[in-house]
Amino acid sequence: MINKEVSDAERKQQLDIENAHSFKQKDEPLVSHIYTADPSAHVFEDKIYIYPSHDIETDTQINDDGDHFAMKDYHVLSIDNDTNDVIDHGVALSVENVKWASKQMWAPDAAHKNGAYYFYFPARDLQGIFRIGVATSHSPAGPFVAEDNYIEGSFSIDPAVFEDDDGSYYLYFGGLWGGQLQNWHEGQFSLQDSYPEDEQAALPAKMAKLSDDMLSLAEEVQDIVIVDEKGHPITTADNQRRFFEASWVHKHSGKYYFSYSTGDTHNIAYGIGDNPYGPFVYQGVILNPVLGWTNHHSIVEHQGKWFLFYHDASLSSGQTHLRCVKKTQLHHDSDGQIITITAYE
Ligand code: FUB
Repeated sequence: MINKEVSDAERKQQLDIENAHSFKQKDEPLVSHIYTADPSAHVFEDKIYIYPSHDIETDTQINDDGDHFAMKDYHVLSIDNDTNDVIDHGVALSVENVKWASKQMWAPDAAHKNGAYYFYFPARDLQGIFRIGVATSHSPAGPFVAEDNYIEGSFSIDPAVFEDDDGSYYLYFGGLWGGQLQNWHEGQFSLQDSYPEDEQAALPAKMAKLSDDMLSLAEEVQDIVIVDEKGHPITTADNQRRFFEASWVHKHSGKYYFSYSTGDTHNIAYGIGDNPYGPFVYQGVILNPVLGWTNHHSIVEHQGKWFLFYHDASLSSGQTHLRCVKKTQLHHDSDGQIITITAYE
């Protein structure tokens, strides 16, 4: 794991806390009675539902493995179409009700199929290895009942489910550093970090088609390749553009958009491809860095408008593990390019 005397996350938090007052927010937190992060938004039953992480205070020292993200449960939020009021539906799933999980309920997502709702979530298993689990409910608001074991063949963090027009569902996942993607070599977990050389293709996000019952992977896990305009893979050294965590896929005008966080350079970036597997050609930045170390988002269309859901640390004046989810409108231009968003005036 990354080992530095003062972690990158700690250094950024010090700066953020000093400068928090000068960030003039364009968007208000959707809720302020709890800390929330990593918003995955979907339209279910004609309403926007948001599946966020539930951030909590902790005594754990900030480090670059993200141990200070010590979340224990999930709440589901929804937005009333008429009033725009945000409803907190309460606890949807707790770590104590997940047999295989020990701690750190990180960024989740959800999907709907045939009247059932599926909630996908990462957590450390009993050995401390991040895995991805699934839980089910008959309501988009939960509560969700977790399967006894994590999804076989799953690893790392940040699950995101994309439903294609033909009724296929795909699970995207992966995250560096604390997300342990660099600890998986040829299907095995190792405590040894390993990254491709600087000039080689960067560590990729992962994906696989979901099985018909939505509870398992229907195929071998595949790599998501992001290439530049010449078709060359984005390299390890290119940390302004390479994948770090927070996968999301949406479809616009028949094209597939793979968006993600660049992690230590704090952008939400994206590429466009012709199918759910990629490759995705790098296009640019969707969301510039926000207050806080992490940047994590989702993109959803509702009533003819596109929205970006994201988080920052404004509600806690810059504490990187105490975040709040926000919503803003997103625009594709006439060429399908996403117009870059800045969260502050
Ligand atoms: O919320 C914990 C972790 O922080 C998420 O899994 C990452 O995407 C980052 O937002």
